Parts: sequence; structure tokens; C-alpha cells
Amino acid sequence: MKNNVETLIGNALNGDRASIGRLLTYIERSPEIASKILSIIIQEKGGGHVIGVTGIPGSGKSTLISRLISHYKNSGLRVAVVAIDPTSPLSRGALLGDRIRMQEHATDPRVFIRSVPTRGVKGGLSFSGVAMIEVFDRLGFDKIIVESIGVGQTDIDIMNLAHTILVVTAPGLGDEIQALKAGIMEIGDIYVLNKSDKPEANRTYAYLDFALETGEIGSEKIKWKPRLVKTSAVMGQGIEDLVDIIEEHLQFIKKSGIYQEKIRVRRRYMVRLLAEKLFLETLENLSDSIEPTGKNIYEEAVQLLKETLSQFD
Ligand SMILES: Nc1nc2c(ncn2[C@@H]2O[C@H](COP(=O)(O)OP(=O)(O)OP(=O)(O)O)[C@@H](O)[C@H]2O)c(=O)[nH]1
Ligand SMILES: [Mg+2]
Repeated sequence: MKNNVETLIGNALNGDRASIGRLLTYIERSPEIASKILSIIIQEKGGGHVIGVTGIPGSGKSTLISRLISHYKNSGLRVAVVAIDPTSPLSRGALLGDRIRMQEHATDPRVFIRSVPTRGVKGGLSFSGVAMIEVFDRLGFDKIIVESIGVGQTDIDIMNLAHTILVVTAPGLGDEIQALKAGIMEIGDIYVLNKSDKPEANRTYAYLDFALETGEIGSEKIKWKPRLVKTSAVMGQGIEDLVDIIEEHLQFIKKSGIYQEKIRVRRRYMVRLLAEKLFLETLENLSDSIEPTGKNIYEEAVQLLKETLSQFD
């Protein structure tokens, strides 16, 4: 197996798309093989810029990512996309009403798009997603974009692994913005008001601008002041501005050391997710054989913990 994996990695490093696809499938299907792959590929320093894109459902995240892909591709960069639980998969649906454009992305050697369904996966909810970021990093992708739907703690956890976090909103979604404030609205480095071609855009922009100024949204834990940018992904407007601010943020985190720290956090989190995944799988198998007496549930639980852990000796 080791040799197979090494050959596969070698071919993937040479840019063979089928081998990249197979590596990612191994990562999804087997924690053991995933661990082997990761031990071989993880480098001291990660080279890729991980960009997280989250936000209100239907705000145009996928359409915007498609624009970013085109931009980066035209600048000679390689782009990978990890779409966590996609509702409108980048690799399939007719984005921008333009299937041909997406198919171009899908077969372009500089672009690799992968969906990661995590619903229904037992334990280690997002291990595959995080591990895929490492793989793309090692394969030399310059921009690794992670799209996630922006709901719940897992989402926030995934987003926090990104170097640069984009929170996408759209005009006329005031209530949704309110509802999300406690969660994803706090984590953005860059807030994107997409669909700015819509008439209500100016009002929402003013609201978001005010909320950012007053610190109602965004967080200034680090010295980066969260930014607001207006785009229209369908019209292709504001994309240059967005790209410029993304680069500005990248320079900022590189200078301040946050870039490397994020990589350490990401890898630590990945190991934790793998541990969780292995533990839960083992626990599940063992707990079937247990016959609770009900006398001391706590002791029985501790016993189960010990037995589960002893399986890894
Ligand atoms: N008017 C307008 N519509 C847009 C814009 N960007 C995206 N849309 C439309 O909004 C809809 C949702 O776009 P998606 O890119 O799938 O949005 P998403 O945020 O990825 O959606 P989910 O992944 O389902 O949360 C599609 O019908 C797009 O064509 C925009 O800038 N202006
Ligand atoms: Mg989407």
C-alpha cells in the first residue's frame, strides 16, 4: 500500500488529475490511508493561501468563487476549491447560466474543484475537508478556496482555519444578517456585499458600513480592520477590488506571523478531528457489546472509554 500511495502522490505532484482525484477519495474513505498520505505530504511550511468563503445561503458565494477562479487563473495562479456540503455544487450546476465556463474550470489543469459532503459522516465531521486543504497545499495550489454554507459551529470552526475569511451577504437580507450576527458575522476579515446590482444595495451597504464602523459586526482581535466591499458576481463588478483587499490581507497576515500560526492551528485541528473520527468509530463498534446493568452508569461509561482507548495500543 505504501508504494501505491507514494506512486499516487508522485503522479499527483506531476499534475495528473486522475491521481489527485484518487488521493482525495482515499482521504475521504479511509482514515488509515489518509494518515499515510498526510505523513508523506505535510511540509514544514505551507505555501498556499487558504481563503474561506461563507455567508448567507444564496448570497452568491459559488458565483463569486467562480469569478475569483477566473481572475486567479488569468493571473497564472493555480486554484483549488473545497466545497463543504455544497447546495449548488460548483463542479456541476449551471453557474452564471454558463455551463461552458464552468466546464472550462473543471478541466483546466490549473483548477481543481472538489465537493466534500459531511452530512451523515460519523464523527470527525470535517476531517476530509481539512485534510484536503493540506493535500492541495502540497500540490502547489496558490489559492485554496473553501466554500461552506455558513450555518452552525462546525462551519465557524472550518472557517477559522482559513487564512482569510470572506463573509458574503446580499441586499435586502437584513433579518438574516441580524440572525447570523452572533455567528459568522463576527469572523470576517472581509465582508462582501454581493448582488450590488440590486436596487436595495445602497441601503444594505450603508447598514453594513455602519455596523462595521461601530464594531457591531466584525472583530478587531487582531490589528486588521475588517473591510467591506461591494460586488456583483453575475455582472463581474467589484472583483478587482475584492482581489486587491484579499492580497492586502495576505500581506498583513504574513508580516504579523498570523499566516504561519494559522497553519499550525489547522494541522493541530486536523489531528484532533482524526482522533475524534477514529475514537468514535471504535466506540461505536464496542458499545454494541456492552450490557449496561444500570447500577453505576458512570463506571460503565469509564469502562467503555478505557476499552475503546485500549484498541489503539
Ligand atoms: N442579481 C444577482 N444575482 C446573483 C449574483 N451572484 C449570484 N447571484 C444569483 O444568486 C443565486 C445564488 O447564487 P449561488 O452562487 O449559488 O449562491 P450561494 O451563496 O453559493 O448559494 P448556496 O451555496 O446555496 O448557499 C443564483 O441564482 C445566482 O445567479 C449577483 O451578483 N447579482
Ligand atoms: Mg454555493
